[in-house]
Amino acid sequence: MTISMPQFDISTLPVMKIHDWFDGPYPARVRIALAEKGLLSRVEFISVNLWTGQHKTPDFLAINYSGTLPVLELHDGTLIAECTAITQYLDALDGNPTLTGQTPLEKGLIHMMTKRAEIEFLDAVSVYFHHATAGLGPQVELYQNPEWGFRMRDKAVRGMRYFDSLLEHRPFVAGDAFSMGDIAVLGGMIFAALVKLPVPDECTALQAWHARMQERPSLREWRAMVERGAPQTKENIHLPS
Ligand code: GTS
Repeated sequence: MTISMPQFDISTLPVMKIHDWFDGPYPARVRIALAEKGLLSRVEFISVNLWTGQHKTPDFLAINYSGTLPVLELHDGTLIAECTAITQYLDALDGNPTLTGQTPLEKGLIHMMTKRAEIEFLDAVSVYFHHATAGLGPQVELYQNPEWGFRMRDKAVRGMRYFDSLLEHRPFVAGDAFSMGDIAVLGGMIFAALVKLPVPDECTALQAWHARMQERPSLREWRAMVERGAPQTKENIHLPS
């Protein structure tokens, strides 16, 4: 039996706002999800400058208690933070969740792999960046613990080896189809590249998967957005020397 879904008319969707930073790895996850879902035209991006600590100001903390990007703002003012939550919302809009799974089994596996990608890889790279490198600079990084940062760097490399072992036996992170799990591992790869943390040479399955992912239109659209940059705020960026 096939269930016919009502045609989703994207033009009726009120414009959403995404508070983010154009080349951030976590923001990339939502931008890739938007591209996968064909929703980029319904979004206005609002730049929050991480390098000046704009995400830690009272104004932004009122938008997201956690002081992190990205945040989705709906037309009625509802705010949704956390990449997984935002992706879940976007994926469900058209009644055809391709990124977060349709069956209970798909949903469970995708949720597990996404969480694992965060804990074992992406979040670990992030801790390494904030604790064992200059991070966002002395004005933003008020507490640093390099030993913890280096431990997390090593954890991230172990995470890469783990995902490599999975991808030896399956085409995508959570199974047979591209999902939010792949996007989370891509976030880890994007952050690892920014902090120059190389993928071990022997992780050939992870590297092959990564190369295949670059061919997806969503990844091309994300790269184009990064190249365009954040012109409205670019003059404010104070990159660490
Ligand atoms: N669990 C959050 C999520 O999934 O959305 C983490 C978000 C996160 O850490 N975002 C980064 C951030 O705000 C953005 S980026 O580094 O990827 O650009 N970092 C700033 C900080 O000070 O931690």
